[in-house]
Amino acid sequence: MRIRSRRSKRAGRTKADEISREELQLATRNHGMPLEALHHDITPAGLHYLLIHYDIPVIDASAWRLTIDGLVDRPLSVSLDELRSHPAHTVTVTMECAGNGRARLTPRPVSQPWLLEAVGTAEWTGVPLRTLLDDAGLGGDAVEIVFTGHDRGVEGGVEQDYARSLRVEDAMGDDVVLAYEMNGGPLPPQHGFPLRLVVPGWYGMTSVKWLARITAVSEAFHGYQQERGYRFRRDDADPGRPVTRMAPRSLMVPPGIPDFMTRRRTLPLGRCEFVGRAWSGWGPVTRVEVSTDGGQTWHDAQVGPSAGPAAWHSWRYQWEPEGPGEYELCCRARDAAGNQQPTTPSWNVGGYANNEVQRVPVTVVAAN
Ligand SMILES: Nc1nc2c(c(=O)[nH]1)N[C@H]1C(S)=C(S)[C@@H](COP(=O)(O)O)O[C@H]1N2
Ligand SMILES: [Mo]
Repeated sequence: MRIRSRRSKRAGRTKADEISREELQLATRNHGMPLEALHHDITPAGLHYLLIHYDIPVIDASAWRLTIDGLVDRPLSVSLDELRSHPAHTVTVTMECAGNGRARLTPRPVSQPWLLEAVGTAEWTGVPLRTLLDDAGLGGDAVEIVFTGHDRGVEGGVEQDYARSLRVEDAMGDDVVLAYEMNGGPLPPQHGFPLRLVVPGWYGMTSVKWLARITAVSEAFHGYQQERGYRFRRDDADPGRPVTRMAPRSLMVPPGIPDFMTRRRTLPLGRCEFVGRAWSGWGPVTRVEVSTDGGQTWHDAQVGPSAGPAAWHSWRYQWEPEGPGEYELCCRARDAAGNQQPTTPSWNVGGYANNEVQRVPVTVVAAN
């Protein structure tokens, strides 16, 4: 049974499962990437999605320093100029929020209400994390590296600095970067100025922005974003499993033209081409399939190259509708590890990693 609030009874149309004003407040701060931006190999910075738990810190770059401490032989305090004096390393990375797809779940977990747009691909330039950990002399007893941001807030009743950890073996990868540039320009304030972590292949929460401190520790980190947030939990009592790498996903540029209010698509009859992107944090994308009948039959799309091992692949598919009418377009990706997108979602408390196939209803009309 649908539960209606008092207000909705009066209005006669809002239901308890609709987006609340608080969620709207989050959604307007944290915008998605409009799906037509899938046309770009590299997402222009202003079109890349954003996810900011608390406030965007205002940081004076000339006074800012990064602290590297904990289980290291030589604790460091490094300026931005010192970071820039190291050889620069650029990685092209598709980043996706672990909550992407959350608002498509029933019941809908209440948080940032992403549908499908919490993704983007950027060129991140900076210093490999390993370079700095080597400079500091990482101790042999270090098990994890904790990354702490300058942003502070309250979440789940706990006041905290945003902080996440990585196991040492995950932190030492060649392409794990401390980035001071995005797409060849300075890091914008909303993306972590002056320095952020970028961890290719992992959901976005791993890539800590506005870095203040990097600390090597001898046991698993118990911070809120590690132990409470970002875990697959069946219910509130379930300690859950950690959310790590990105599940495979394919998205298409919605074809045709949208209706302003409903965004329902209209497409003229005749030959057309669907284009999109597909990625996975578990290995290269090996297959993308398209359906034009709501997922009953699937056809292989042509998968193109990617700009790097951690960047999305382009794909294309040619279609000629049989005639005017209603169609439901879908696409799905498979990766080298054998993971494939499901046609129905699996639910968890936080609403993480819902990679059920995209569905785009279109009306095909006779060309005039
Ligand atoms: N310090 C800090 N780092 C953070 C966050 C944050 O709120 N604070 N959000 C994380 C989450 S959940 C995501 S999905 C990515 C988003 O990165 P973007 O806004 O640059 O796209 O940043 C991650 N790093
Ligand atoms: Mo996220």
